Amino acid sequence: MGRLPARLLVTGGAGFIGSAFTRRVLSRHPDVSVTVLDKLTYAGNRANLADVESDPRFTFVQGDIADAELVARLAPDVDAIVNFAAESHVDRSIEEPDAFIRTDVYGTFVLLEAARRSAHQRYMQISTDEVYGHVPDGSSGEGDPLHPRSPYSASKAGGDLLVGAYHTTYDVPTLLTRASNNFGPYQYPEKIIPLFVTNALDGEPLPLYGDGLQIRDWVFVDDHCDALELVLAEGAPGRTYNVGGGNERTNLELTRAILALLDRPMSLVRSVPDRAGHDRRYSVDTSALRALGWAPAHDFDTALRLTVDWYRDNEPWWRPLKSGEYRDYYRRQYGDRLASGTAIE
Ligand code: NAD
Ligand code: TDX
Repeated sequence: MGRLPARLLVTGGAGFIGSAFTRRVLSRHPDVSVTVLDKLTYAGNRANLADVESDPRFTFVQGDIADAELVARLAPDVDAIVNFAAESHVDRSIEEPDAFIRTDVYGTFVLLEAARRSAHQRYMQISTDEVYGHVPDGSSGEGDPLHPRSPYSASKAGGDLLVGAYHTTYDVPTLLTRASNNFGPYQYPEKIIPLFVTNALDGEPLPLYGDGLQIRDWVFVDDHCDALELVLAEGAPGRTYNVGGGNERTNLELTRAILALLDRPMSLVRSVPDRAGHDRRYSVDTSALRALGWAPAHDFDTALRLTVDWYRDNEPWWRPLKSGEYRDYYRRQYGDRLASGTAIE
């Protein structure tokens, strides 16, 4: 693999994927330093970075990517920005879109401006397959039109379009990746896998939206980070790379697999009123990434088992996250739904 830029600004590095990327880069590249800029929203967690806190090549700055003054102070001391910072949960975007526009659109603009002014070697934006919208059949190619349908995916698409514009207009050496659903350790327990695993461990109901036949393509977080490392080192400026594990599963199949691994009954599952505007299926064509030499190293069943085991063994990590603000969120999101939910067999 080619060399990474020596000094990285990793935004959103205290979240699920950004922390996995930071841990990985510092352990594999002795000549690379990482400054994490993270606002520490409800989803940001310093505990995710415990493994690297004492590394002299690691610096943590608490702050907002939409704070242009702060970003302008940090940018001249790095060679590249890798932007993971985002509001990332679709259900929260339906409830309260404001922060999504501020961070995912305006925050991306602030970072791109800094990359332009500092003449960075690379600007890499971490995006999502959700920008393509519902895909009834086949798979989305990078050149396909964007049809985002939730405030989350629309704000991510806004960021993507700015990335393209900064490459075309100012020749900023941008890279854009669009990944499918990630899973693995350290994922905030609002997303379906950690939510269902931790609820099942507690004997709480699992709120499955609608008929549960929606399809997501699952990629293990380490395989995603592997792809990001490769794209950062060898991707062609201006290009977009889809990232997907090739593991399409209905939510119902996924739920059955989780319960089987935990030896818990299907009677825990409740079919609850569906997410508004719920996309039925995403699927990405990953041939551009595979042409760079990437292939997922983890098969789905093994990685799901590893993930379920991690949550079972790391209750001190997730238990505190499911208190406080989370309880209010859970009540707002699921209280009425669970009251009208029905059993699934
Ligand atoms: P996450 O919610 O776990 O973490 C997001 C991080 O960004 C948190 O640490 C949070 O504190 C930080 N943050 C939020 N707003 C900020 C701001 N204004 N300034 C600085 N920091 C801020 O998200 P994740 O699942 O790790 O996703 C990371 C990125 O990958 C996001 O851009 C997301 O859109 C994208 N993505 C996620 C998935 C997935 O399945 N999780 C799939 C494809 C793409
Ligand atoms: O309680 C639930 N019940 C349920 O049936 C939750 C939280 C989800 N679901 C369904 C909705 C989706 O079809 O499970 C599927 C996955 O839902 P999420 O975990 O919320 O992820 P999703 O909406 O697919 O988006 C995720 O993948 C793409 C990430 O949150 C995004 O950041 C990423 O871009």
